Amino acid sequence: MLAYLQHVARRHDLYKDIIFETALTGAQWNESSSRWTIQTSTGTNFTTRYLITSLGLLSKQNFPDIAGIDTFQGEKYHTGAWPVGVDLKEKRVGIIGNGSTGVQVITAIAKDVKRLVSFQRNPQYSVPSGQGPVSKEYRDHINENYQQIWKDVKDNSAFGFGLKETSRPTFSVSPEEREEIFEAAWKKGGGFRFMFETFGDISVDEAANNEASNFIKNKIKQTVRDPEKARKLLPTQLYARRPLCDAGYYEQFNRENVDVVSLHDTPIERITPKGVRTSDGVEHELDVLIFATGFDAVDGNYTRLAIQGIGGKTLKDHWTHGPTSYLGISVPEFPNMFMILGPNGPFCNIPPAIETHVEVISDLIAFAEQGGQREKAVPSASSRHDSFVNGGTDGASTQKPVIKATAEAEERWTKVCDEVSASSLFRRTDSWIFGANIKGKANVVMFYFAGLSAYRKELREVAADGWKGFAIE
Ligand code: NA7
Repeated sequence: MLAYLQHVARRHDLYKDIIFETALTGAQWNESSSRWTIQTSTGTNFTTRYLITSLGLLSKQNFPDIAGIDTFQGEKYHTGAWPVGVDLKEKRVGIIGNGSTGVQVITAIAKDVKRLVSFQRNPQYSVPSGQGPVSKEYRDHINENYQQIWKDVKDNSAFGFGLKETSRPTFSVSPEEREEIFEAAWKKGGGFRFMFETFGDISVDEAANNEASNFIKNKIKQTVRDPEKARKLLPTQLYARRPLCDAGYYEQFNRENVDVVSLHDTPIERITPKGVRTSDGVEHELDVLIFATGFDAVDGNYTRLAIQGIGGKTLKDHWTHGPTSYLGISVPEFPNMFMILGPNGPFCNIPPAIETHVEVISDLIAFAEQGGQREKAVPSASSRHDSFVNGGTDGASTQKPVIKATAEAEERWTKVCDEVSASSLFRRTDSWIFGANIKGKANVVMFYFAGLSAYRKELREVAADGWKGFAIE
């Protein structure tokens, strides 16, 4: 993935527009000049007309609140900041967390380590990922249909993964046929595929959800030979979190060197200098402790920074009851600031969501820069890059345009997101998707659940209506 990103940056000549090793440390909206003043970790300040943030939806690492966490003497890693060159060979490794990251890490390292213990709070449902070499036929198919595939991803699907989501109800087919459909999806692989290409009601109807979860539970029982390990790995909740997939997760527990500790049976009492002590008095001695404990998702990277809008108000102040926005991109009282993947953006595959936000933010700025007339040409943003470094201005004397989402628009959008998510079983299952993984965090809607194409349709309607919900001066 890193090689791919580097390739894209080279191919599109992006390096000249990127300043590395520089963190945003604060930003303030200046009302008299209608500019953002931006501070960075290197001491370089910027003054800009627009502030576009892409601080990361899943980026601020979450460390669990476990006693003694700082006392561990071995190596300690969070999966969200994995250093290059970690060697786990022949080591005793403990891992806390078995979400999509934990499942992948366990699968990847089990064969190399001396001993692996998964400290597992809630067992999860995972299906095969179906990953493998890409055939020439598949590659040709992608290359020949590239434009259409992207069009379908963005404008004809809910989750934007290039799969064919179905509306077929679970109980519209016989039990035998249902089994066959699940089995075919299991063989093909893919978490979202299993949840959304088999039947259309798994995430909204509890009885349908049970059918899918029972199928997966049977697979777990068939795969894991040790009945005690299998018992611990069997999920007890609804199948209603981010659907996981793996390249042989459950199989790893058939290895002698791999074990699972159920934290429901024996909670962690504390982390000690030597390892992890559980409530049964066992001290699990470890050389390495891995935290696959996820992220303070969506707003976590925004609220830890002082991003100050009108009157010095921070986003944290604005979001005391949970993160909100208009369309996932704009917050009232934070003029000319636009978020890529802000709260209440679409719940879907992330790259097309990012592209959608880049497109809509660019269009909105272009519209405002042209004084509200769509036809005129837009100056290239990159042509101004050098002129605003170190407190200079972007050269333009005008204070306009100033683009603000209205408070009513934000309120309406939040209500829409809330209503759309109300019927989802995801809402009844604790996870980062509704902020439930972070102690003290408001448990509120943080995504637009009607899907990517419905979201893009909303955006088109907003634009066609003269960017309804935005005040542009
Ligand atoms: P997730 O999905 O938030 O998973 C975090 C895991 O860490 C999950 O198994 C949690 O258990 C576990 N966890 C968190 N805190 C604790 C404590 N205190 N004790 C024990 N276990 C704990 O993060 P991921 O990195 O796997 O994935 C995040 C997203 O990134 C993913 O959805 C993809 O979209 C990409 P729990 O289930 O809450 O009991």
